[in-house]
Formats: sequence, C-alpha cells, structure tokens
Amino acid sequence: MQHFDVNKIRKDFPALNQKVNGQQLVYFDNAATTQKPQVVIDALTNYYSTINSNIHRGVHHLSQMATNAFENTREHIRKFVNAERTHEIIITKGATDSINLVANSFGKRFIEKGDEIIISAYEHHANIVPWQMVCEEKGALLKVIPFQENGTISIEDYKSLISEKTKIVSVGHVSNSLGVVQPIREIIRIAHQHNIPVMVDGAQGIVHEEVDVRKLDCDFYCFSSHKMYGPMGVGILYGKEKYLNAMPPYQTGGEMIKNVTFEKTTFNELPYKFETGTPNVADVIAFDAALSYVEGIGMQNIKSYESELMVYAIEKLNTIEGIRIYGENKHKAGVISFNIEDIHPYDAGTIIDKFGIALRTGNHCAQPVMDSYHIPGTLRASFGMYNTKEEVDKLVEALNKVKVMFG
Ligand code: 7TS
Repeated sequence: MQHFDVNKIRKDFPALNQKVNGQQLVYFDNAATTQKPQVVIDALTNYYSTINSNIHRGVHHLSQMATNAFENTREHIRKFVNAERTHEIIITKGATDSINLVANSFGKRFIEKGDEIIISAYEHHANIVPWQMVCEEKGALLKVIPFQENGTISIEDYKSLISEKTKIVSVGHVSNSLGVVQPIREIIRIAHQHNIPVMVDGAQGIVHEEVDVRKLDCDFYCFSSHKMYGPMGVGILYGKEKYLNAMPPYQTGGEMIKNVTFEKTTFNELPYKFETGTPNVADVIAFDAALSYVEGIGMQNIKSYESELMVYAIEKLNTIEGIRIYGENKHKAGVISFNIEDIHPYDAGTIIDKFGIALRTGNHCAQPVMDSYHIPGTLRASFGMYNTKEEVDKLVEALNKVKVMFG
C-alpha cells in the first residue's frame, strides 16, 4: 500500500488537468461519475489494439485471451468484495441494470399477490421504480422506510414495517443525494431474523467504504464501475448462490443457454444464466485495471483522506451565511447537498460552472428526498480521492460571489 499523496494521484487522471471557462477545472461531480486514471484509459486502448474478439465462443487465440481477461476481472471483483464464489458475481451494464435484474427475476420467482417489499425514502430512483413495477405486476405492496431530518432511517420505523408478508428489503448503502451512510449491517441483521433477504444498492457505498459481502451477510449487493474510477457500461451484481440458482433468467438469448431446440431450451449455469449476449468486454477488462488502481492506493487510505476532506468542506461551507446543508450527519461519505438562501440551485450551479467548478444541481434522481425537505433540488458537491482542500476553498469563494450576485 502506498503513502497517500493527492498531488501524485491527480497526475494519474488526465481529465483533471484542463481548463473550463478559462479556469482550472474543479471536478465535484463524482457521485454522477468519477474521472478515469490513465491505466484504465490505456487498458481500453490496449484491448482494442490487441485482443479484441468475442468471448466464451472461439477456440482461437484472441478469443481465449479476451475470455481469460474477462474471467480474471470477475475473479478480481470476487476478491474485492470478498464473495465466497466467483459465479456469485454477475456482470451487468450498471447498478440500474443489476437492480432491474433482481427485481424482475426475484420478483418472478418469489413475489406473489399481497406480498410486501420494503425500500427506503432516500433511494435513488433506480432502487424505487423497478420495485414499483414488480408490485404493480404482482399486486404486491411497496412499503417505504421514512428517513429523519439527519438523512438516516430509524431502526424502529424499519422494524414496524416488517411483516410475515415481507419478501425482500432493498436499501441503499449511502444515499446519493445526501451522502449519509445508512445502518445496512443492522438492516440486514434484523431482516435475517425474519428470513427476509436484503439487497443493497452499493452504487455510492463501495467507492468510499470497504465492502465485505460475507461480513455484511447481504444477499445481493450491486454497483457501477464508472463511479469507482472504471469505465461506463459495466455493473456488478453480487448475489448469494442459493438465491441466484433459484431465480429464473432475466433476459434470454445467446450465452445464457445450455441447449436450444424449438421444443425446449435449457439454461446455462451461474453466472452465465444472467449474462445474455455479447458483454461489454473492453470496459469489463478495463475495470480490472481500475480495481488494481484503487487497491494500489488502498481503500482505507481513500476513506480516511475523504473523511478529512468532508469534515473540512462542511466546516468551510458552514461559514457561508444562509447556507443549508441537508442530511447533516456524522456518518457521511462523499456527498454534500446544500442550498443557499432561496437562490434556485439551477441558477447557482450555472454561475458556479463559470468558475470552472462542476457541481450537480437538481433532484439527483431522488425526488422523494427533495419532497421530504419541500425543495425542488439542491446543489451537490461530491468528492473523489483526487479532490483537495484548495478546491473546496475555491468552491466556497465562488459560492460567496453567487450570494453577492443574487443579494
Ligand atoms: N443507485 C445509486 C445510489 C446511485 O447513486 C445511482 C446513480 C444509481 C443507483 C444508478 O447507477 P447507474 O450507474 O446505473 O446509472 N447516481 C447518480 C447520481 O447521483 N448522479 O448521477 C447518477
């Protein structure tokens, strides 16, 4: 594990070194997607310049090389999250795709009329709508754990929603709009007392926290490569073998079959049963490079650096008169959502962009969260391992200018 040197790390990310609107870019939209280190960009170029071919199909050299690299990535992901079996790692297109897979396939097999599904009110739309659709289709009921002013759920509220009809709980690890780290260990422990499986949407969790799916004992955990310094178009679904085996295929076609006749088709085994058609081979292989990069820096190093940055940013932002930070909580990772007086977040964000600072504005695909606070949206600064205190200072300076302009 190397010593954490943010200036050295920044040099690995070519996109950080550019001017936007005549100013050095400050990239604070990492919850939407992170920038990519050169090793990931090189892995993509290298794949298309050398071993490009389809996988799991050819006996020829290139196909075997690509298949090996693809399967090595799967094994790397298994180690990264400490899953027990490599075939418990399903490669998807993204976190959204992973959730749709579970909602559809688990739903088909295990949800019946009158059953109940529990989610929370802080979820990203990707962990709401697929479950809503299943409920509509099956005549099941969606129950929602409310969150408190500080952005976290109350365990008592959660417990009160569980019934003998609850078939699955699906909750986010870290809320994407507030950055609050949720008590998922406790949520899982309580669900398991009732033999209810838990899916964790880890899209914002795994990039800031070490994740060990066996220690967590979650039944499903999903995330996207592109939020953890890897390419877009690659998602991961970890699932316990006993559930994945019991679930029917999500999509059908090539790759996921064992034998096809017009009378009957039999399905391939795990993980291929859930991987239809040609996957995004290049990006999956480049994700391997992203994981190695993150491991090289060290998840613990990243976590402690980001926590320090977070504390600094909250303290500095709180010096701006009229600022309101949503979801103020000790357990935060990566994200700060705020508004300044009654300045519309879209107006503020547009001006902030003129200073070369990339913030996200709007409801962050978490409209129920905004509704809870009775606001149309927020400004959101989200951090990656390469952000610095100097960048936070620039943001605070720019926000003070926005205040003067609208004052
Ligand atoms: N779940 C959470 C918690 C997320 O934050 C996101 C994306 C998703 C699921 C969906 O991930 P995807 O890779 O399939 O798109 N979140 C955000 C965001 O906060 N801003 O842009 C995308």
